[in-house]
Amino acid sequence: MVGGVSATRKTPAFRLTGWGRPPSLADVAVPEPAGAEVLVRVEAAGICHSDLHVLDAAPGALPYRLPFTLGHEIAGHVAALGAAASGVEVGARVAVHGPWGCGECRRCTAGEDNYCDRRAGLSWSGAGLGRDGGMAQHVLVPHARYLVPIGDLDAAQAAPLTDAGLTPYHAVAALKPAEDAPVVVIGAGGLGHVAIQILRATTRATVFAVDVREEALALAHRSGAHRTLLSGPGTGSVLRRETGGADAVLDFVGSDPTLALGASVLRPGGTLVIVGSGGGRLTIAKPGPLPQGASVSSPFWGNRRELGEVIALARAGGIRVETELFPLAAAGEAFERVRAGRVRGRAVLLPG
Ligand code: FEH
Ligand code: ZN
Ligand code: ZN
Repeated sequence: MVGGVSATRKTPAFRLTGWGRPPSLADVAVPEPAGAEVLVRVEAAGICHSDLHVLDAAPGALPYRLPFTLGHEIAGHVAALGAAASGVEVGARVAVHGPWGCGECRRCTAGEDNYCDRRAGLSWSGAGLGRDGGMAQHVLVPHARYLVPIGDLDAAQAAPLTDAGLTPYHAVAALKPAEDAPVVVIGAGGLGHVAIQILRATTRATVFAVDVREEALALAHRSGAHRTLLSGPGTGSVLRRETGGADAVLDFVGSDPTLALGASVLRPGGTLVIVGSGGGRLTIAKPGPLPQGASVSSPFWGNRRELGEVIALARAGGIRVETELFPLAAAGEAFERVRAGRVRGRAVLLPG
């Protein structure tokens, strides 16, 4: 079998075909794996707010070549192997590590494609991000090293965990807060509510959650936040009083006001972690809005080892993503609901 596409079989995919043009369903030929490639039969694909950033990008803003199938949160089972594929069997249930890099640099060969050294020269960011992704019945994965076994974990959980779980897990893993250390989570939506669960499952921190939506704070409470605060003019002073200064702030919004709030409640030597892609700005200066000794980080996605740890944590019942399920055929409606903020937790497409 020579890699390429099958001559006959066509199955549905949700594809971006033009910048500024809404994505649409199309029947595409089922790809045939070649070399080290692995064909995965998709069981679930999550919708991420970054997908909206891709749809809204101006021509030339992203290096991606059109058209491609969307979807970078993918889980399913192995359907076929290229002649040189190894380390995985047909039928194995898997989650896909989505940030595909160059595949050759020291970061990529270590499973850290999220920090590929050659990222600036690539015309893709990963599955569904310039390369055909998982909002389809099939996805072609470049190498078995991008596949993480999920055992009997529900694919509609495993798929969103590859980003909505992995991204906060990677952010939290760098913190190592002491017992009872106050950690503030700003934004308790798709990623924030999972971050709260990860903090409770992997640290002894005291978790404060801030959001502008009552329903998000209810989700934060259900996820294990010790304290929830509806964001308003006095939030900073309340947080400073109740925390005595936060050891860390995880900002899952990343807007001007949330970055300013985060900087204002940090203790000296604390860490501000910018996860949300809100494009907000914060002046880094001495003197400036940050306390003495503060650190700022902007982590991106997570590595393959961490994805294995996230899946293991979910299989042990330590984390669970709030989801709303849609058939692939309703992908357009699902995207509209995500954009309107009318999905509780993560929207997940089921290709069926
Ligand atoms: C993916 C691609 C580009 C920017 C941000 C993202 C995130 O959704 C990954 O977690
Ligand atoms: Zn994403
Ligand atoms: Zn690389």
